[in-house]
Amino acid sequence: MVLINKAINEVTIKLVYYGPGLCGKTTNLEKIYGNPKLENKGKMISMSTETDRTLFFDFMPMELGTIAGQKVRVQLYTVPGQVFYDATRKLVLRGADGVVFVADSQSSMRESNTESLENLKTNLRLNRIDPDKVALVFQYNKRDLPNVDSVEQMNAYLHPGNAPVVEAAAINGAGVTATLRAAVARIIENLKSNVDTTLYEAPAAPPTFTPNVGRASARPAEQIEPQVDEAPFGAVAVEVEPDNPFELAAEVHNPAAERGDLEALLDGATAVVRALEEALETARRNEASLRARLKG
Ligand SMILES: Nc1nc2c(ncn2[C@@H]2O[C@H](COP(=O)(O)OP(=O)(O)OP(=O)(O)O)[C@@H](O)[C@H]2O)c(=O)[nH]1
Ligand SMILES: [Mg+2]
Repeated sequence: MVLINKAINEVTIKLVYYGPGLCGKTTNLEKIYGNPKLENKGKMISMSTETDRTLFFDFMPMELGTIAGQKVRVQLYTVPGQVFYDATRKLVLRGADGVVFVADSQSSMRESNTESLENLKTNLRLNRIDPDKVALVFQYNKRDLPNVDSVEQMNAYLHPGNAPVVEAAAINGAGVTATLRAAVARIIENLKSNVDTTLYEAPAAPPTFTPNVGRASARPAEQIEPQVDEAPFGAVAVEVEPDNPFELAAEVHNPAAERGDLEALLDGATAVVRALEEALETARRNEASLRARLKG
């Protein structure tokens, strides 16, 4: 959900990097963070395990500059790719304006990519975001490896449609900025055309708990009340060169905005903690009922 602060003429957009485990989402953010040409970044905050697997999410705010009189800030997030962190993925997607789907180009990763893309669409719908309208960019990552599918092969099974596709080797930084630029451009196109990304139809029925599945099961997803915004982007009249969002002069250091980033981060962390507590309670209940069945 685009946040618009009319008093200081500023819009804040949320972009989420999504994809299967180890596809390179965190690497994308690290390369952006380490790129001196991309100025005016806040701190990158990562919550990961000892082996660098993302546990909750990575977060990094950036100022993109002043575009047609509007200051544009972006909050970058990654989700944890491991299948059992589904509740966290759903939370991080809340209010997203754009998604970069990072696919791992290795042929052996086809199934994981397909599953993750399906999971993205399910979680967007559960957040009442229309997967066909949200700004979506595909990044085909790990192009440096020898055992990768061709772009045509990947298009054939991922069906990106009209969404931009960017080839990348994030580990070397290749394609990272191009992906970010494409995603920001798509979000700004949506803003300019007043696209309402709200999903109005009811999302698919939430998955039910199946105790004998060999992976940790997320708690059944709750139904989310539709958040209907009368004029979601009505206040914004952005006229930009969507191809060059980074070339415009940036106005730096706005303590109020930094506070907003921290609040967003805290909000996300609190929601994650609450979701994990609920998931733990559900798991305990399931555990107890399975024990009871075994005894009986
Ligand atoms: N060869 C190659 N390795 C990459 C590339 N991008 C990332 N990697 C490596 O892949 C591994 C996983 O990268 P991460 O960025 O942590 O993956 P992730 O998607 O954040 O993983 P989760 O947090 O578990 O979902 C690391 O060892 C990276 O160095 C790439 O373009 N090429
Ligand atoms: Mg990660």
